[in-house]
Amino acid sequence: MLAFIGLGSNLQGPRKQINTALNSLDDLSETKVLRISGFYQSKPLLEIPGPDYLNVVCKIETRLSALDLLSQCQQIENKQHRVREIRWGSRTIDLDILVYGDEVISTKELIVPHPEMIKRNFVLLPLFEIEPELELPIFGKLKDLVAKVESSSITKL
Ligand code: A4P
Ligand code: MG
Repeated sequence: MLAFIGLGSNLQGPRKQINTALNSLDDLSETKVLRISGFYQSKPLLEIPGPDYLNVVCKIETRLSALDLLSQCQQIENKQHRVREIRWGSRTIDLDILVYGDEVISTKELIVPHPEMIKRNFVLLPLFEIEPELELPIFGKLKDLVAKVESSSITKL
């Protein structure tokens, strides 16, 4: 299965945190990281105070089920000492499954495609960089989503 993972960090060396998580993803059994976007810098959503975020999107090939992939992502977050405080608060690392093949999943644990991704330039722009022709289940052509999203508040490093 081909899948896309969004990574974000705004604490304790975001660049290092993201690189560590990418290595951990590549080390997962039956999983290979195929492509990695550049780093994108932006302010926290909703003007929540805190350092700027770095975000990256990667493309993976995996034989893990979507739920196993989620639990592996959570283990990577835990390994990097992510402390869950407030929703949307600062974090050392956040891994979100954006897309899992053409599957549509809507359970208590996992919603795919990620419902917030279409509003987030820090997801859409790096995803577009590595897979411009992508067509998303439910949301349609990535191109069209990118055309609609605000992009002046984000910097590609
Ligand atoms: N969950 C459901 N669907 C998914 C999915 N597709 N991928 C569930 C991953 N997890 C998914 O997530 C809460 C629960 O979502 C999980 O238990 C899982 O079962 P979490 O990561 O534990 O909690 P959270 O981080 O507080 O929520 P979430 O939704 O990951 O946070 P957000 O919405 O991603 O917001 N600003 C900038 N500029 N860049 C950022 O990356 N990130 C956030 C985090 C806020 N502001 C940001 C950024
Ligand atoms: Mg998350």
